[in-house]
Amino acid sequence: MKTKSPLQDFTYQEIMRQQAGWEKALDHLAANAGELGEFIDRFRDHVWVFSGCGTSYYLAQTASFTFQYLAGVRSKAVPASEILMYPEVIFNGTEKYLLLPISRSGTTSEIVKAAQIVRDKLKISTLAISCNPLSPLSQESDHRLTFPFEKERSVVMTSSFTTMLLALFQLAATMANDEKLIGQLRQVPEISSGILKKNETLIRQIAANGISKDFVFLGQGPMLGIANEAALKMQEMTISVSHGYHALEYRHGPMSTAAKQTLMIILCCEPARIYEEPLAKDLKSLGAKVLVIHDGQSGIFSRHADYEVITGGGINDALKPLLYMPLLQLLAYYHALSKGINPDQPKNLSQVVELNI
Ligand code: F1P
Repeated sequence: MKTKSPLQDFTYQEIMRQQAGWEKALDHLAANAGELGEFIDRFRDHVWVFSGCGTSYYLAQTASFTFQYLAGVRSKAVPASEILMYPEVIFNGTEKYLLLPISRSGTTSEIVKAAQIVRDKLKISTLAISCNPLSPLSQESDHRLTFPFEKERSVVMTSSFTTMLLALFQLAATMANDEKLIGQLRQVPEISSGILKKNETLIRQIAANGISKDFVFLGQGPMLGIANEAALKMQEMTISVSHGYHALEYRHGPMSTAAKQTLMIILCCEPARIYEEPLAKDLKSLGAKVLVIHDGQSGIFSRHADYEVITGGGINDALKPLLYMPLLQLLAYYHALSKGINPDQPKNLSQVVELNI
């Protein structure tokens, strides 16, 4: 049988080329630093509400955490549908708010309508985060964060997720006025490329180990949105049972579903170090396979993990989602191939959900 080369897949190409796109996005954002600074000064004391659907909602979760963590901004993340149904709960009138609607396409019905309601009825300012600056969402917003982006052909979001996240990290680091962090962000594309190249064979082996059929992604703080997004990637690309949780929440019930065919993926962050090592040990004792992704400074996992990816030290926890996410996208991609599924044609999905609302 003739096997398809990965190079023929849009999904593969888009995963592998993303770091080159980040470089261009960072150049553009650096050239517009003055404008970003003015925006930040105007909205620093507002509550920042990040929103989106699907992948863009999980992006909102990590972004919301990061703005609080790095810049002390009060923030929250909500799916766009919650704004449609409970606007008065999310924007309760006691605070000044900024809405950040996030969408690759800028045409997803729920987020476009949510942004319209917030801007027109609630008179709250909006800052659109989209890969398409000409989309209705971007055009109708009061403000937009723009960056160059090579359009994705894949249905599932890969480079769009990380590039929008990168742009938000740049904004958060600027807001924190943290030159060291801005310097680290500039190094992230090269570091991420290196990690991806070094670990591609291992990731392909894990994805096709013939044992792991269900997937659990565990992460705290900045990693929760990444865990949820990785679980979604696995569902979309491979039609597998897959979930994301706060790492320690997994002990409180979901653990009952762990089995030999479960692959547990622990996405480490610094403060969780003392908890994640015993977690890996306990998960391993349940018979599950365990993959730990960490920076090499956060504990000794080799005794408890079947697989380990070490990303290297010196990068702030807040930026690690950009190091971890491409690996997780690749894991889903190779698992799809191992099941004979074409990741370019996910079941029941389209690039954009358009509703008559
Ligand atoms: C959001 C989204 C995707 C998902 C799907 C449909 O799109 O939910 O996350 O993969 O196929 O659309 P967008 O609003 O970011 O364009």
